[in-house]
Amino acid sequence: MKKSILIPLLAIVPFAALVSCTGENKVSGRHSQEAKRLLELLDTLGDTGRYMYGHQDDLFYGKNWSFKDSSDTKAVCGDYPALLGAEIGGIELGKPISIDSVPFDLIRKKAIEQYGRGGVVTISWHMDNPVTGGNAWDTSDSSTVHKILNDSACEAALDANLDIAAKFLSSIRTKEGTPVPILFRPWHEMNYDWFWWGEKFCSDSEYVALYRKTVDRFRSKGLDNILFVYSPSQGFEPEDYESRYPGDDYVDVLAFDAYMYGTKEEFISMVRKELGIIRDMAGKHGKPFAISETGYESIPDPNWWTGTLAPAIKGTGASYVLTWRNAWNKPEHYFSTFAGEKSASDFIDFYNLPETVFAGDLEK
Ligand code: BMA
Repeated sequence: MKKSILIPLLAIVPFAALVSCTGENKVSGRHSQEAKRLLELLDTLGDTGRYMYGHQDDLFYGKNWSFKDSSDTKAVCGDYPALLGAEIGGIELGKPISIDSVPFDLIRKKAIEQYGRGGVVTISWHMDNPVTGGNAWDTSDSSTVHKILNDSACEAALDANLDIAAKFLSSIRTKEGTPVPILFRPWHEMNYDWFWWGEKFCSDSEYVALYRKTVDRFRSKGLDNILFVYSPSQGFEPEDYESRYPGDDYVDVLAFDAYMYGTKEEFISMVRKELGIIRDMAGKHGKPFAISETGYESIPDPNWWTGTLAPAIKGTGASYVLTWRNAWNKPEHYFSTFAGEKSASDFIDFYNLPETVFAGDLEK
């Protein structure tokens, strides 16, 4: 833990007492108590100008290691990320490991551990194409979503996938049997054309129907520990962000994915512009908002953390930022620091900023 002020995960504070400074209580009656507390935590963070640092797959593997008890984040700053990202692509095939080779049993174990230390968990899903049998990037059948919505065999194939995931998400429980609250982020980056649910492959209303169907199916299975995150990719105007928005009854957190490809100035201005769009919408809809993925692959700038990422987020009201994964088996495919990496010292400065929140800043 680095700072004197702890952000309470609200276990000892009645959540009803915590209302955001907008005066609106944004809590929905359909969430478990733990999920409501997580929503309130996100609101509190946004309202106080602090944000959780997250890292995809941080507890499963890292730059030079895999599948043991370690963390690239902790190896550098001495604390775990406040937010652990995990990917469940492959679960729909009944396989024991994900598309990134992570055993689902390990994801469950580490997610429970993360919650036990006061941390938060978010899960993404690059689901295989249920119509073609190809992967999430298989766009060969441009009417996949239409078929899911209109052909009963295709719909059944999707439903079977959803049910497998629902069962897994429901199995992430503390030893007392409490389901761990999860920020679940289905059908992300839908405003481009690299996934079968992408912009070119379904109309706005078909996308919304797919998203709502997913939420409804999970709810019908009794899942109340899930907060749903809506997560387009960078490059949108307000009307683009809104055009595929599934609706306030279906989305709990507004977010977007933001990668750096050009200059520092371009990245900062893009992030601040997009966060401004989302903040306006989040204010109107009474939702917290966040950066659901970010990174600068291989981190070419040793001062990226305090020189680029922190100024991009500062003062925006975003509740968290998640850096993408440090693949152990793809040398250039890393988005966060690790021991000995050239931005590690700047990451420690980022960790020490008053606005960044790591696991030790969250009360159990
Ligand atoms: C992508 C890449 C892939 C990975 C996928 C799912 O962005 O990192 O290597 O398989 O996410 O995690």
